[in-house]
Amino acid sequence: MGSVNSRGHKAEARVVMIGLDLAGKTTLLYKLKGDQRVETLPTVGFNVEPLEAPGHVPLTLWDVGGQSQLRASWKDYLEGTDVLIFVLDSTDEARLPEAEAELTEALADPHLASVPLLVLANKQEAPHALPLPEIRDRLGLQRFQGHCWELQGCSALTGEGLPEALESLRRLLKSSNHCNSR
Ligand code: G3D
Repeated sequence: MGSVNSRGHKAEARVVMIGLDLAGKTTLLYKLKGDQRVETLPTVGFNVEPLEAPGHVPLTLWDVGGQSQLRASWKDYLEGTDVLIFVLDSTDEARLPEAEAELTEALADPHLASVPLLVLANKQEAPHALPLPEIRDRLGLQRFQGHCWELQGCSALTGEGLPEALESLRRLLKSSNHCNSR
């Protein structure tokens, strides 16, 4: 998917964002768009947003929704994904196993073989947010040997960690074969 420019580089990148419902995906998209209104496509129930920053590869963010009835359709949108973002509610310890199962299932999809992964541990400003090392271990991120991955804490509410998340995203877009997973 996407296109290639005259220097042989991709001229745009396809970033697919998944995560359980209420993880904060819509809020995150809104914040990343600079507090612009995000339109939801009512027919399909997800958001598709272009995201441009001067001097950077334009990104198209596909927020494919997390309500259980929509999750089955994730796979229809995975083909051609350049980076997968998995948004996690860091305060929802009860649903961590469910989130871990969804992430594992998504990464098992052949369309995502070796696609870099950015895990956004959202709601980190909340007092009971789980710390990143615990999230890393409980999601079992070290299992995903075939993927470059990064784990970034953020708050879609305050905007904290979002510049770093965009930097992670750009690093992962550049990392095809070489990565330093952490
Ligand atoms: P979704 O698109 O993944 O389903 P939403 O999730 O973006 O709709 O967010 C779900 C709820 O989490 C919303 O609360 C939203 O305000 C809240 N939320 C999103 N990001 C953050 C964050 O970083 N910190 C905190 N504390 N809350 C966040 P409501 O009450 O509006 O349903």
